[in-house]
Amino acid sequence: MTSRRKFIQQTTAGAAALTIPFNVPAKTFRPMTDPGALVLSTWNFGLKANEEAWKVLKADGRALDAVCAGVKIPEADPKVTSVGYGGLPDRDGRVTLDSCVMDEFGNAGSVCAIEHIMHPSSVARLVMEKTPHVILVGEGALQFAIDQGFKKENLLTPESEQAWKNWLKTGDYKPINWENNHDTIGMIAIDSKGNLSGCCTTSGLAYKMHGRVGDSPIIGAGLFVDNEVGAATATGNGEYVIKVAGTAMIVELMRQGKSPVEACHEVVMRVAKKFPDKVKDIQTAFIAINKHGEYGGYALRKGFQYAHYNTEGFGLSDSEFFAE
Ligand code: SD4
Repeated sequence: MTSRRKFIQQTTAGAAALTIPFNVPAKTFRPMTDPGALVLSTWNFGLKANEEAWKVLKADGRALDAVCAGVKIPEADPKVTSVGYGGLPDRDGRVTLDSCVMDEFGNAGSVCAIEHIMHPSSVARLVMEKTPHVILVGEGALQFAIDQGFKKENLLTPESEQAWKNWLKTGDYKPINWENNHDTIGMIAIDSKGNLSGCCTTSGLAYKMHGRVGDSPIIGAGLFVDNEVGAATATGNGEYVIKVAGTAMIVELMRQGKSPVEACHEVVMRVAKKFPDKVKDIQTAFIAINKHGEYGGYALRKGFQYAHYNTEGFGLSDSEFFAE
């Protein structure tokens, strides 16, 4: 199906160099000519995930159903080593997953540090729909999942176990080594009725401390949706996304009139400005959609890509960035 569609490869010029002055207005990304449905997700595996989400959107389905279907693809893919099954474990060898969802009504659900469940995003959705709470963690989240009929599984693949054992030889705990160490999927969508939803799901930073929770399951950090304004999601070193209240801030900046790229840019620049000594070691990247169907992303460091799919076709874009 997708082969009939036009593949749009968009490469935007990198802002490069650490010497870039703060608050340079970023380019506004191409607005959609047809402000119909759209799905946007982080990294290149977002292409496959978007394809699944698009099946829902093109049938005039709900954005929430689209993102929930889409993220299940990398969650179940053992080759994606930082989401779901096959995700690299924590320093104790345990695969602990973080996920959250948010819908067009402002409802939200989240699970943090859940183990043995292949699709934490599906559990997060049930936390939203079936409990009076927003967040369940650890054992409580697992118990809830089992009560809801989820199967307990071993998520540590032979490959991820071997990678952990190799890491143990030095046990050199460097959560700042972002280059081979991350790939959360954050997915946001607008459906044909103009409603927005999002989902974010990850195994978090490889070899993190047991019990560490990143930004991905935190509403307002890894994901935020306001149906009046837009939606945003994040990837990268979660500690820095949390410290700037990343996605909630982006949505508020869009409310004040900034384009999605400008809003992502401003929040990235807050990270750069507050933590200048960290810039060379970390990544933080955001994508956003506004209510008019404009979309885009911005990253602290070169290398971030995001995938998009709308009535004009699907594609992968190189994000603009602050530093090489
Ligand atoms: C985290 N934000 O746990 C996640 C990791 C990530 O790309 O996004 N990696 O901090």
